[in-house]
Amino acid sequence: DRPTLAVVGATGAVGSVMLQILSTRQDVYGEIRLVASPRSAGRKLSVRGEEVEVVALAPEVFDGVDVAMFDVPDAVSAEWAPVAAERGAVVVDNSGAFRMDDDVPLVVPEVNPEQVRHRPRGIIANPNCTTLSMIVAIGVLHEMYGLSELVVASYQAASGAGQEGVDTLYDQLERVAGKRGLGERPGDIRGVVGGLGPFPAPLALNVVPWAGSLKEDGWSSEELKVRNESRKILGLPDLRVSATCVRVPVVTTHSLAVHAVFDRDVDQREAQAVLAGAPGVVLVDHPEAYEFPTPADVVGTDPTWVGRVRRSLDDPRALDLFLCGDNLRKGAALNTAQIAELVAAELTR
Ligand code: 2RA
Repeated sequence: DRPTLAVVGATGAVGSVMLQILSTRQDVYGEIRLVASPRSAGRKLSVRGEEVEVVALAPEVFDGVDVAMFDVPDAVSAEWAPVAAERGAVVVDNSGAFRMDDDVPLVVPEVNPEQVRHRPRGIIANPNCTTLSMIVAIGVLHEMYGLSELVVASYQAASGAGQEGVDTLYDQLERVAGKRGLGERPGDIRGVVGGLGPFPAPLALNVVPWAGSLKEDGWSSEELKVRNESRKILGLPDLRVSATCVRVPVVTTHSLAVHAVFDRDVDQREAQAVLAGAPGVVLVDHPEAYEFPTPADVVGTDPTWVGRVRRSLDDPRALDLFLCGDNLRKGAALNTAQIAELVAAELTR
């Protein structure tokens, strides 16, 4: 029998992408149950070409469920993932609630698929979208050269902040549209964009050096996630990581500029060849023809796109590169679906 799947948070920004992804995989699951907050219960959503009614989150919805995907706020996962696990489901959770717990594996199927089996609590965590947008490519380079340090600047899309982030960006863009001269004086953009939504400054015609919440000594939660999650996924607890996370007026697809330092000397052509041949990675690196990944070209696709691969001019052990990944697909729904498929394969064996 094919396993029964529950999708918790089916009506959110990531949930909608999840239903699209599930619809491209007809033969993995038997029943698919869609679960959301009581507010969304009763809505009908399409998955695998069928209309399925959304049910309200309650302990009984997990009865008979083999795999439960969660894409809900941290507090909701913290409360409900253990309930689903107690009722026998293997939980794949995309919140930050369990990622750094020692007894919860943090899995990227291209990098550490074997970790899926070490799940004493019946919970497997999916990494944050910013980490996920680079880690497949970085994992490949680590295997080749041995990673010792990452210096990262992110260029994060509005949809990382959910549907509210997307709506806020579109509203602001409408308000600035056609206003020539805007952006020439301090504060003039702030004066016209209206509400800031989830962002601490205007996002239209701007960049905002902030994502997440404030942690110690001026670091943002997002920057600490890039550091802690990269260390855990790669199995490098002492990896040196410095990240600066920045929001840009892009709807979907996170980008990152990465300076990666390795244990041994790197070679530009060799690194390009290894990236080009890696599953889940696409190399687009022809600067002479202005060919490199950009969010506008990458959005809606599954792989991690890499370009601008250069050996550092001042350190023969370092590479500089630019990466793009759709933060709702590989950055969230796709990686969750890939983990769930590893579990489903194990359960149907
Ligand atoms: C963001 N990484 O882009 C977050 C979402 N999980 O805001």
